[in-house]
Amino acid sequence: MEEAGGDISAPFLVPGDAISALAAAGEIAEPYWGRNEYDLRWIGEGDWLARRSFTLEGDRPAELVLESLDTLATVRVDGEVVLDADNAFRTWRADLSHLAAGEHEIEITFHSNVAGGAARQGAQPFYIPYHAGNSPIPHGNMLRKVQCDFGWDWNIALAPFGLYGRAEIVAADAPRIERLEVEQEHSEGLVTLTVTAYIAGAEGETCRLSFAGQELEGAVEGGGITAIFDIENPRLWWPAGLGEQHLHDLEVHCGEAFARRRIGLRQIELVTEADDAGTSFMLQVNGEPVFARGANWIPADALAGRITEAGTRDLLQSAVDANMNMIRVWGGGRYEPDSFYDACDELGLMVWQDFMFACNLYPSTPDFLANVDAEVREQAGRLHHHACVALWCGDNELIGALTWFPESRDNRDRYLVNYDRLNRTIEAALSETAPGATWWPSSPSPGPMNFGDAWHDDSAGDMHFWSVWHENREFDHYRDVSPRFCSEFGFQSYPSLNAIKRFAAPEDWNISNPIFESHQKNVGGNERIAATMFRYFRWPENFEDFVWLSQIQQGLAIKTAVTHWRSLKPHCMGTLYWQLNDTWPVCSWSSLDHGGDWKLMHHMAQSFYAPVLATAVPRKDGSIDIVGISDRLEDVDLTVTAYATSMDGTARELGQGHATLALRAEVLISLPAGTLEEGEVLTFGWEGSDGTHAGDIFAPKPWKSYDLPDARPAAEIAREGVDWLVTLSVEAMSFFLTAEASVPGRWSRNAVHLGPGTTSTLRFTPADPEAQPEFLLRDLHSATMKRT
Ligand code: BMA
Repeated sequence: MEEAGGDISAPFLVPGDAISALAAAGEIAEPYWGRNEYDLRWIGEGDWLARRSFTLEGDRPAELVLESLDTLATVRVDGEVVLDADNAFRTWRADLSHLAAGEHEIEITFHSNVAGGAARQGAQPFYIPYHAGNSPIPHGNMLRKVQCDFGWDWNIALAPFGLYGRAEIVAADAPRIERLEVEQEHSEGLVTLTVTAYIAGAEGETCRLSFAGQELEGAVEGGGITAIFDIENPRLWWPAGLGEQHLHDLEVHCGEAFARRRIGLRQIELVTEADDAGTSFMLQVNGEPVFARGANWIPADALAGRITEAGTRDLLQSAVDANMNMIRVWGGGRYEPDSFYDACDELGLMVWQDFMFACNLYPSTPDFLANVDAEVREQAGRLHHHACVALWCGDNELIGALTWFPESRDNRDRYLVNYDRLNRTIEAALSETAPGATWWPSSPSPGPMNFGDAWHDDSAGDMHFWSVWHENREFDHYRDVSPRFCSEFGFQSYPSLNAIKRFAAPEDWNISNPIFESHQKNVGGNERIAATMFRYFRWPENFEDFVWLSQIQQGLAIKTAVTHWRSLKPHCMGTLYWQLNDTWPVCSWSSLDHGGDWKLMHHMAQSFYAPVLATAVPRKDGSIDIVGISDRLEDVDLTVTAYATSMDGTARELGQGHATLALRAEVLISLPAGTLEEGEVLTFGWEGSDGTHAGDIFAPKPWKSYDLPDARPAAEIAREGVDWLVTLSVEAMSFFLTAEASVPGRWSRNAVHLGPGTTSTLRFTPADPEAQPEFLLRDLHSATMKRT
């Protein structure tokens, strides 16, 4: 690979991206370190060439297939143009049938996407605004390319490019299974699966389709063949926690062509029905209402060449381990590879799939719409059969974006029609490709043909509730809204120390060092984190304490939202917090560090997303209700016992409550205002007939108002195989007691509350089994109270 007209070159491995290739060859500095980002923006501003030779064998006509070619690219073979590509979300094919057997050379010109975006903007009939705050590199909205490649309020802006998928030469005259259309129809004790295989180059040939032990044969007619399978008393697919994720094999054999899919039999419906509060928004799986517990997914790395299947799987596993059953593939990223959806099928993670448009306005010129139409058909055709795919959504925040720019505010008619043309194109292409697919026009949206404010209207549709973070409201403001389904809400923290070590040297560890400002992409984000600490906590002693407290604070914010909205069940039927993962080490709303380690909020999510939960809900009159919630299909008997606990650990029992929980959340105990005395917090434990056994605390006042004791936390360390067992004990109440390891790895639990007389054992699995970690304890006292 070489710079066009320049003198830099590097080996370019496919699949891969050019920036990672340059870094691996030592031609540029590591992009994620320090403030290197700003010195590397030039890479995306120029053209680059990649070339290699290949040998064509035999005498069959050849065809070139390129997947995930990012984005504006011209492909030449032996100097002759065979392809001009302009959509990273489509597979490109070039006819090479004119080539004879022997040696040939292929060359890809990666045109600057930065320059190409600007040129396309200039050619628009009217200006199409983009969100400058999210995209320091302009005009990414002109290109069908990962939108956060141009930066985002959590992403590095490098406009990376490359070739990330299949790059193959195939026989052009071989039959090809272009796509499978799979539809399920569920009735009592029976599923009918209709499979249509669209096959090129096999007209009249006999094909064999098999599914769940049944086999059907037929001839290809009019480019396709349809088989209908009836499966009696089928084993169904369920989201995580509600049953098994059974997958049946579907195979299609057509001469040389072969395709295999794994199909989970399930029916997922979106129920939107008028009710007293507005309109419901509820997923129903196999006839059962399902509360969606989850988070938003962004690309697994800012540089596609650094994404691995194992790394992605690990992030998804962490989602399930934290009791999630749904993730939203957000519209500013990419349609993920097959292995991602295979993993979600296997793990029982429902997927809310956005089409890839986010926070900008987009063209509606015929050429742009034709490109989008082809993209939607390809992506819906590729993904719709997955059991995990629950819902398809037109875009992220495009309706809101109509209000963000002077051009669209001044001429809303024009930009709304422009938007609707795009949205209709997507909807039509989806419904023609995947007739049974559930469509939702936009996220957030109050509903079809409603272009209102789903950031503040909580009566219908999915909501993005950002007032606490972006409008600097108090955490309790989460309790002022009652969403039907909240598909975004978030609060930032600093990344963990092990992630910080990957971009800043210890001498730069200061919360407002410019390095930390460059690893904070939301204007004012670090100030918001610090200001919120002033609101709720005593000021942390040092940098490490600040980092730790930022994660506790983040966890408390999101816990407030999730527990409150779960307590409204079934009025509210889903919470997907922003955001699960990070694309690079950065201050952000994620609960997982870049690399997959759990931030403290992820540990807290594991608790607040438990399928059976009791939670404290403070009311405006000062009383506190403890509410029981169950997401199980069977009824659960839940008993909760509440105590008023002093800082030394002495507990006064306040009473017991009990309920049999079905769909509806129920109040288990009501504690009148004034139940807790000065210096006391509410502690409560619950037991469920399903085996649930857990506890929590609730501090009705900001933590800064409590004089926390020094609980003298102690740890006993033992080895078990590659794991380390850390057994914690304390002499008084210790809040958010955390064990930290000096090396990356996974904790079984963390940030626990502990009183005297009990112990808690945390398990640590280091990423490197050979590592010899050092452990350190931190709790709210050690991080925020002046040491004596
Ligand atoms: C949401 C998302 C993203 C963004 C996040 C945080 O609205 O859709 O665009 O990163 O807010 O600001």
